[in-house]
Amino acid sequence: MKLYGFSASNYYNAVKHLLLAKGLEFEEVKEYPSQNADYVKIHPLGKVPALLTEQGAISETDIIMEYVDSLAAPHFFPSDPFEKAKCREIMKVAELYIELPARRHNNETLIGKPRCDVAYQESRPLMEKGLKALDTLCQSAPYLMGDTMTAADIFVRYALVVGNMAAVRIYDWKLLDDYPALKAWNQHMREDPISQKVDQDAQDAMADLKAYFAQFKK
Ligand SMILES: N[C@@H](CCC(=O)N[C@@H](CS)C(=O)NCC(=O)O)C(=O)O
Repeated sequence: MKLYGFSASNYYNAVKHLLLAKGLEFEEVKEYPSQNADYVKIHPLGKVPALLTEQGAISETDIIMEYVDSLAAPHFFPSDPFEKAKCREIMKVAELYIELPARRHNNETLIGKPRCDVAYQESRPLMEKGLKALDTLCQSAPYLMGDTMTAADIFVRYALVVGNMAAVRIYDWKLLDDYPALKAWNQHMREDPISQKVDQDAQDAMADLKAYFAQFKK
């Protein structure tokens, strides 16, 4: 399998973390989002990540994660239908109500473009709601769904990287300070050896990412 994307992308890193946790073989192919004709054949929107399998390509992180998880044990989506739905619910809440509103600030935080005032007004209240919902839904003891690590831990960890970046840089707000259980969970996840490898790869990729973003500053 080939995983297309770049190492500083939270979506890419969620899939990469899962592939590593499952011990599956895969090749990383560096790709920035684009409408290049060849890449759009792999990801119809030109976003990252995309997973190329022997049968064809798959896009959308949660869908890729479910596919990857179905390939072999150990499994990170619960087998019980209700528990699986709860796992997906946690992932969706983190994406829709924390990651996506935070992402509206990426032009400012990553490219250095002027602040979007509408995003400034709208994002934080939504992120606060999302965090409260996440805290309500999660046990964080020690993992979001209890004793064992699930796909929710992996996905949410990287979604919160984007959330925290916007919180700190735009609002001077430490995202998890009011949520000690989530804060302890986040620290626990950070210490995971796979998280450490993915984080190190992300750090190593920053210079290249900055050079890529420089073209959008003009
Ligand atoms: N819904 C997509 C979102 C992926 C996404 O937004 N990736 C970012 C990089 S972290 C991207 O490709 N952005 C470029 C764009 O939106 O055109 C998924 O779950 O994979």
